[in-house]
Amino acid sequence: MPLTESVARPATTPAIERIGWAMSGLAIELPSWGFVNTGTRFGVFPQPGVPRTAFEKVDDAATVNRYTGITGSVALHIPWDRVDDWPAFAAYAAERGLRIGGINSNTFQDQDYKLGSLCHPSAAVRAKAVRAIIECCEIAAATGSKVVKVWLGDGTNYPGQDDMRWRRHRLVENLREIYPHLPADVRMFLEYKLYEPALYSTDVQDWGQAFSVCRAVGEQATVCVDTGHHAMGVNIEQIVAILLAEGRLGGFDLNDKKYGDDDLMVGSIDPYQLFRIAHELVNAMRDDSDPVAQRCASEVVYMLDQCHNIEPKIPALIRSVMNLQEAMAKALLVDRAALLAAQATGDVLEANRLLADAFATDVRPLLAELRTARGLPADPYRAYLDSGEAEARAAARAGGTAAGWG
Ligand code: PSV
Ligand code: MN
Repeated sequence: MPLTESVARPATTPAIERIGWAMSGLAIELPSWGFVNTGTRFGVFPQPGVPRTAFEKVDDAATVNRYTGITGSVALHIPWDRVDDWPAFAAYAAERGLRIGGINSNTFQDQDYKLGSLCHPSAAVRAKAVRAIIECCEIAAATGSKVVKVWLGDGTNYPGQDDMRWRRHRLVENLREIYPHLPADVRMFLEYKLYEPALYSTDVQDWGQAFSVCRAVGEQATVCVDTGHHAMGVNIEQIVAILLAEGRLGGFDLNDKKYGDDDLMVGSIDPYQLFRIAHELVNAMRDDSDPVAQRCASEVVYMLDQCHNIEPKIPALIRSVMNLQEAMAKALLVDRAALLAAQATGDVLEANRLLADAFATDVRPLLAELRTARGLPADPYRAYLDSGEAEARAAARAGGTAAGWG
């Protein structure tokens, strides 16, 4: 069944059928770096059983997929996940039921990048960063990945440190140089973040900058919305709506935040915000009168971008998958026909009630039923905890050096 049909069921259809897409259409991508030891600048608390190699990160992603059934791709971070033989690595993942997802470039850790990468004042450093991202395009070609994701740590720490206008010119010019190296079926995602590591100005600081740069670079360049990369109180769902209207929403780096770029589990702090974002996506998928947004919404990549500093990593990712599924299922329950009618007649309270009621619906029993019908555990989180796999993995991975951000 085409995606648009499967999300466009009328409100009279049984709820279990209306939310079916959250189980059979939704695909969530796992981050290889979500399985490794991370921390804050104040310290790292290593955990037992953490992967030591890129292959073991794939093993862990495959484990999450066995329990959830909807996480069939794993995103890589280069150079953290660099291996010698990319086709063999992709084959290793495929044997475990996984595709290689987005190839995330990393031009923020080398000493050379202290003053930036694509926006650096030195042409030599900019050229090095361009080469690093072109390598990601090559890795995408070699692994069958469909996305090269660019997030830059570029920016300045003090007023006057560099010329902000020229930094923007350098950014556009260098991305244009990289762009022709994208394979024909691979998209470039440009991810923004308001601050950090730069503390005064950030070169790709918000969706407007990312969007206008993408337009200057080419059709295959789209914006990545990391839900943790906004100032307090920003209306993220409206950003999503605008990018959908323009056909330039590439994907998400999903996580939740209370204060900064906290990288907490999806929906763990503000599940209503997650629902409101889900509503914009489902609403666009259902909107036959806006083909640009409809197509864009159907191609969105839902990646998790989390760090698990104190909590066990595999169950945390499973919880995020379940939280996103619940938000999507609730969005699928919104009675769109009634909502359009309320909006058209200016019935403010009824329009809001329709959303609020969908959000208040407990979809967990329905999702459990759908999972069982697909031969998956009704509660993947509990099933994983009860499986004994975590203990077995910790015993099997004793020794060696656990992976981190390096
Ligand atoms: C930057 O904070 C970011 O969100 C980018 O997506 C990086 O690739 C990722 O975090 C690293 O965890
Ligand atoms: Mn991110």
